[in-house]
Amino acid sequence: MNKPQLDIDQLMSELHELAAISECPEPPPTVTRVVFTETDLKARKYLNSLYEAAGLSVRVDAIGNTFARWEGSERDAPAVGTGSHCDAIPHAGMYDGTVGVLGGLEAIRSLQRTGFQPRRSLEVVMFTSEEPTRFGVGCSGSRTMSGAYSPDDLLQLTDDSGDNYDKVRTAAGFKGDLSSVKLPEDNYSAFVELHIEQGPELEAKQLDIGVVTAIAAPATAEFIITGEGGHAGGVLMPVRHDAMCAAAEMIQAIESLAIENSSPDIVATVGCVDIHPGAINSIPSRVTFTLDLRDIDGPNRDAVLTAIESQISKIAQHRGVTFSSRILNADPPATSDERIVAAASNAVKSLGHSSQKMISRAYHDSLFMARIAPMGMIFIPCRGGVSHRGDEFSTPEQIAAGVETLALTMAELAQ
Ligand code: HGY
Ligand code: MN
Ligand code: MN
Ligand code: MN
Repeated sequence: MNKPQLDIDQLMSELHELAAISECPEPPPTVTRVVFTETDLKARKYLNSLYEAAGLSVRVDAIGNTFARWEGSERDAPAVGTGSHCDAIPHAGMYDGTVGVLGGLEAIRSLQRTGFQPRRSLEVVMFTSEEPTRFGVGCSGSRTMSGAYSPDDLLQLTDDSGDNYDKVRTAAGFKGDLSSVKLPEDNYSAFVELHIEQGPELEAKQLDIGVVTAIAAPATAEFIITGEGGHAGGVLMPVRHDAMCAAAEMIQAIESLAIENSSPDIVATVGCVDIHPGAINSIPSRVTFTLDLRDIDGPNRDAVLTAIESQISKIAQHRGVTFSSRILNADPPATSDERIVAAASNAVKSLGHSSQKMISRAYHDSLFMARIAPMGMIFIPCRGGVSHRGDEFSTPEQIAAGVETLALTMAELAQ
């Protein structure tokens, strides 16, 4: 197999061009690109123009998952898939997801340039809505593709304006029966995603590549704490039932339960807090906060979630407030396929890159693709492990190493 012929300058200019399609006030490389917004649609249009320029056939499904395909000699054989996402949380970086979509496209182009002719077709997927920003749950596209979500599950999702998924996707121009999104089990013979690590390990160990062996299990929940509220001057401290102080104690308890837990991989984050009525001189009567809880060990994550709920109940009782909770998702971890781990390790070796096997602490669409295809992931370092921030950064050399590793991995799997 010849060395893939990368055009890293072309790829970097495409990444920067995509980064400029953003709705946040800050200039690139800070990016905000929320699913089904005008900005998202502009980005999709740009990407589709690149797929077409590469001679790939493009299919868009009923919720915007986009498939760009390089036909193999055996057109009907299950394809080798790659891909990631291009939606970005508010004030994010320009590499999260996009390295896997544009890098996947460049991996295909780098093989085309060598004259390689795959037996199996190669397909780069752009998943709709990997980020939870708009609908509160991540990976709605790959969840539905893999059957983790039924069309009804999708219809339960609403955005901040109360519009449900179907209304929003239709307004964005995506049509078709939601049940057509589910892919058959043998749609792909392998699915490999290239992504920045979103953690500090590879950089700290000065390694070029991470070969992912498993993806941590993510869970998200929402808690609503209801107190009595009242006048900030008129209600004395001993008789208060302050929803904000109760929530603050609960959030502290969440942090302590995660820190004290025996698993080094358990992570807990309260990323969103909403205070009602949110007036400087009014005691909060209702506080809504979210919990993002992950561990590579699914049962341990569930045990910590139970401990959190019981601690919240104790604090509510002691403070004379009430609470309700809603689990938004509690997904199992996913394990990478041995054959893909071996193919990626072969690629790394033949390219002379340094690497390690590792777990993914971030979730990815691959977490769900693992339900309908043998899955693998390839990581590249990102500066300081930083992600979901405007200063997220990987060098062209790091990106090139990831793309050529992906190209050789796919070439081996496509034989
Ligand atoms: O949150 C995550 O792990 C992913 O980057 N959306
Ligand atoms: Mn992300
Ligand atoms: Mn991502
Ligand atoms: Mn992800």
